[in-house]
Amino acid sequence: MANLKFPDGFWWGAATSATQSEGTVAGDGKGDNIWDYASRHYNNRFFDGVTTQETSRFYTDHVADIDRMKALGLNSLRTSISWSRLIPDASGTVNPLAVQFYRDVFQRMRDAGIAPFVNLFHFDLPMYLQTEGGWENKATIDAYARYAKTCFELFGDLVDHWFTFNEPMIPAEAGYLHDRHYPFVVEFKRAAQVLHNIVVAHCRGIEAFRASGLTSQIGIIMDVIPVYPRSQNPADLKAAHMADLFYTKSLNEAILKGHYPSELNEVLTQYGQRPEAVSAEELALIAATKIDLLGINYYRPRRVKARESLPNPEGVFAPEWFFEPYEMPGRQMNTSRGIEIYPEALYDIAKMIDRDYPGIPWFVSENGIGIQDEARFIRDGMVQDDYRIDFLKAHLACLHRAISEGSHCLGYHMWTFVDCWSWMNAYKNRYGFYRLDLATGEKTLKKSGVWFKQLIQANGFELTQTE
Ligand code: BGP
Repeated sequence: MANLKFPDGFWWGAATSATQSEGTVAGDGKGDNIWDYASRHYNNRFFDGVTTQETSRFYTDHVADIDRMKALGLNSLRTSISWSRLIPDASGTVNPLAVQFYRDVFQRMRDAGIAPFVNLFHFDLPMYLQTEGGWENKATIDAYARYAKTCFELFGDLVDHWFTFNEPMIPAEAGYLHDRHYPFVVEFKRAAQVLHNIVVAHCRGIEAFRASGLTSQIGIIMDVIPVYPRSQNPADLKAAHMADLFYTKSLNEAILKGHYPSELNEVLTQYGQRPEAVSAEELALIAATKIDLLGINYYRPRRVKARESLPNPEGVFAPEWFFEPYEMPGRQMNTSRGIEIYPEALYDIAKMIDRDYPGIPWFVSENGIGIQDEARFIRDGMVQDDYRIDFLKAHLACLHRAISEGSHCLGYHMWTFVDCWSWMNAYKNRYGFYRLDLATGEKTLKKSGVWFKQLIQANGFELTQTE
């Protein structure tokens, strides 16, 4: 039996986002974002056709939800501001109801001892900007900088931890290369331009923050999918190197080291895939931008092997030209989501940060397990989600090992607090400490919520030899 204690003041909390939790009500003044639009107009792409309207009702239920957070003992929670709620149309006018709502949320959280961690952008671009070209249009960067400045002015007194973006790779990758998110484009060069413009927007957000005079902290939240090669064969190692270069280093190096990897520039030049609109001024801004805090979202590893066939040179250029997914025999799977469960990666991520970006304060900003049909685990009115407790224990044990070896990890936020709506999967996979009954709106604590509360109270947990 080992008693795993975490550092004093460790952030124990959960994460969610505006579009996934708030929902909308008539008269709230919210404008459409790409998810409101896509879940109506491409409804068949969303599990059971559930739209953003029907999310977990945080907009109307936030007082009770903050009581629920308090009941769990969370000392911090990350959510985001919905840009299209705050600034509903192209005129740029601020929606007073949104200001009232977010100020009330952040104040109530503070009063309950829950530090609001506030993110400015979680995949949800206002539709009026998307119709003008979205993140491909440099005007969106200017609009983002104005929006960020507005948020700092309106809510700066209530928020101690700000984030510019959640998973900045996703709008580029899922929206412009892999056909998962609106606008469903499949074109590498456009994806690369979107990614670059988002990196610049991040820098402009930090610039606006520094100019605001606020003394709180600002950072960014990135998803890291650690890459593991099938074998030590040089071709497999090269495949892993390329997967890491495209999907992790491209962004990490730009944000944390101030420049894109030169090897990536060379590969993109060779294949004629470099984004065209990249100015010397933007590159200088990237080089000059520093963050205070890094959030890491971790869900799964990426196992790869050398390709077994040549890519079609006339096909769509993609990072997958350089590697193939590897299905390792015996891997532990979350079959609901079709992804591998590999807690050890959290230790590897901590080591990667220590090695490649030493000194940066960081925390686990998302980690979690989405399970389909959780109602089948209800006994005596409670979801008996022992699998989630096992998941937590396994991941926290790896994180604890890294911390005890000196990693500067400040906290752990679970995805998520109440079951919430998800991009494309809607309410298929449930992640929350509280179960949401979609039909009645009822929210009930799961067994994992009880366990998490005890974990927070003890600032640690006991791990038996067999776990
Ligand atoms: C992360 C996102 C979250 C959340 C989570 C769960 O990448 O930041 O918004 O959705 O993944 O994934 P999914 O909703 O696809 O099951």
